Amino acid sequence: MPIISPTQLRAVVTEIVARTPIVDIHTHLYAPAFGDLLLWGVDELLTYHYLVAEVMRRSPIGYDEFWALSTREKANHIWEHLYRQSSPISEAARGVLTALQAVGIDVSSADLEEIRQQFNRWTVEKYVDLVFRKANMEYAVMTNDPFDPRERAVWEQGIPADPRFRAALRIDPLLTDLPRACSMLSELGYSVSPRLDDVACAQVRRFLRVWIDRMDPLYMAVSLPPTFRFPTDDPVRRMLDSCILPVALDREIPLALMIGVKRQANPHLQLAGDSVGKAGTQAIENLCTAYPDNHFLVTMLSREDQHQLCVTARKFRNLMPFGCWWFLNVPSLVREITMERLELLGLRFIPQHSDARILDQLLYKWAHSRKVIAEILVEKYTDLQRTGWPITEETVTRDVRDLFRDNFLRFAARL
Ligand code: RAT
Ligand code: ZN
Repeated sequence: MPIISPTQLRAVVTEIVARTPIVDIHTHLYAPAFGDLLLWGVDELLTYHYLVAEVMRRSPIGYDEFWALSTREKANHIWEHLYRQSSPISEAARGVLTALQAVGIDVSSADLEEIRQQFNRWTVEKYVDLVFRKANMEYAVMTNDPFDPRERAVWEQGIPADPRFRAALRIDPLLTDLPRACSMLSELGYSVSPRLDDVACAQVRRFLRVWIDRMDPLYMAVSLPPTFRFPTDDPVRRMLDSCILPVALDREIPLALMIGVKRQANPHLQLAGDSVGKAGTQAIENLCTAYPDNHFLVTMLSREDQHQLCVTARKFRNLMPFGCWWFLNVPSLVREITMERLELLGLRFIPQHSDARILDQLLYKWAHSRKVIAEILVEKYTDLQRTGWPITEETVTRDVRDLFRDNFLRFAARL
């Protein structure tokens, strides 16, 4: 393979970053077989909870009045206040325009009705194909919650495998709301007392195994508050020690910990009402030490935790940092965090996930991240070239593939 010259470097790296397919390890998307659970189209894009939070800062509408509107009316309201009365510069607002442009929709008239009409030409199936092709995605990992009755019904009736969507078993109530988890488990035929005695732990393990067999998840996942600690004297420790981690080890699936979310800081905002808090990495360090054979995928929500997470990952090979999550998924912070990770961990981390809730968001979240990642790689390869180190198309292709796909698959024992 010929060595890339300094003058060609930017073009070659940008092209390789664009052409490498993505395995998106955390989304809230669903395969079309899940029916209405798969959200797509301009009204869903505009009513994304990130934009709901933003419109509430600009328009005088009351919370109740806003929530009483239909999706279409909410979209009209957001369009009026965030697009017509102001320039849509925030990451979430700009993202809608990137997504529309990617599927060939002309936004120059700024006319929402006209944009809506342009969606009439697609069926959901056609649109999924188009989005996956344009975003250059290999597959998206869903967030699959066996405690959600709508979703559970789909799994129980059986769905055809769809290679574009893979499962992740989401288990938040087991760790964040044990009394509720126990009552839901009892309704599902697993009698579990909140004391988590040996019988109860066996039932939780059985529940997890049943759902792992049903979903074939790439990992189990939980999102946790900044106050998460391990070990503790409460049943959370037993849930991890005696239920979740033994099953994860036995089935060779990682546990993803998403740490730092303060749920419902403003409940009036509903899904948009969650906030962030600093957590520190002591609990992760303790888990990685106590369970060296378990694999932990970790993302943290606060900017202040990012450096410590990198240092902790240097100490534990069973820890894989992933993604610039939620409020961190803005170009300035993706740049800072990805640079920090490259400098402290080399190429062994997972730089990004989309967290897309609406199919079309794959288009902007990945286009924006790809741009930042390509720029950073150009800077780093330029520094290497200056030492005389040879950079070839083959080495760049391998490195980008590691970042976008193989680091995850290797860590999840799927490669
Ligand atoms: O990013 C989001 O959309 C959040 O609302 C959450 O879903 C978060 O990513 C989570 O998975 O808990
Ligand atoms: Zn999420």
